[in-house]
Amino acid sequence: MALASALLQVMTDAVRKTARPMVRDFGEVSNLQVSRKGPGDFVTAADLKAEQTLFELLTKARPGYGFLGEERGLIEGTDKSHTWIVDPIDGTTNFMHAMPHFAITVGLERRAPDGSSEIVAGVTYNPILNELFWAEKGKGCYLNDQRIRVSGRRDLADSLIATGLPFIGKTGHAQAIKDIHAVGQRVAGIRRLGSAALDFAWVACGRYDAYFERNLKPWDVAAGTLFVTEAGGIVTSIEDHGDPKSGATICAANAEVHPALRKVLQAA
Ligand code: LIP
Repeated sequence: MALASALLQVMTDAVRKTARPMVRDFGEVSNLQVSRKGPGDFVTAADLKAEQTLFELLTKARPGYGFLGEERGLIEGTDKSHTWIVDPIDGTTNFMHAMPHFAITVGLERRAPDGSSEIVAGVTYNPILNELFWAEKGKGCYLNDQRIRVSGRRDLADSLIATGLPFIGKTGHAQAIKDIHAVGQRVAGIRRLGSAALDFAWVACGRYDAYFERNLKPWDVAAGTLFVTEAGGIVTSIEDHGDPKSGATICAANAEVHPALRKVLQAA
């Protein structure tokens, strides 16, 4: 039985309290699919309401911490060594289309005096499946109350790979086609389910053997980078340099698949 620390209790309480009205809103979005205007404004309101709730709960629990949210940007705290990194609905387009594959995701970044930083705790919650992924640096990764680990597959040819693809208004379409062309010839399957936070979590529990994507944001990746490493996997940028916490490029996998996938992507 996993025993969460006081810090993880704060994070999971905040996420669960945020999720309750979100599940009701999700039900309403399903009804709005038939309206000509669609649920766009309604989803934006749900997104903003969720981030406001997380902001209030997390800053009440840890008053001095900074807050970086997808909707409100960066709010500096008095404690310059800690920042919450939050995406209130990761998989917004899925939520908008009443697809039950989205998550509330919260990471906690700790910054050292030399300016280096690391994610020290993370929570990602899919309220529709009631799957709460959580991890704290050095203490393992969990799905609800079960410890999880990355898959044991060794060969790219046997692997199921997740990715994300750009859409209207995004950049990187040509590179995405090159990536899919190069990876698709070498793996057992590719999936694009629309939530980076859940893609990382599914690598951490072994449902996926690897995940790659380009042009993400820090809030898409904060918790997930910790999940995969705490579950025994590797997370890097696709290039030989760069910080995966930026979200610029991501290559996350178990230790056997990671080098082979990264090599294919670097050549794509
Ligand atoms: C989404 C990511 C997804 C990516 C989308 C989008 P959002 O986050 O989770 O992996 O492919 O472009 O960035 O915008 O739904 O929070």
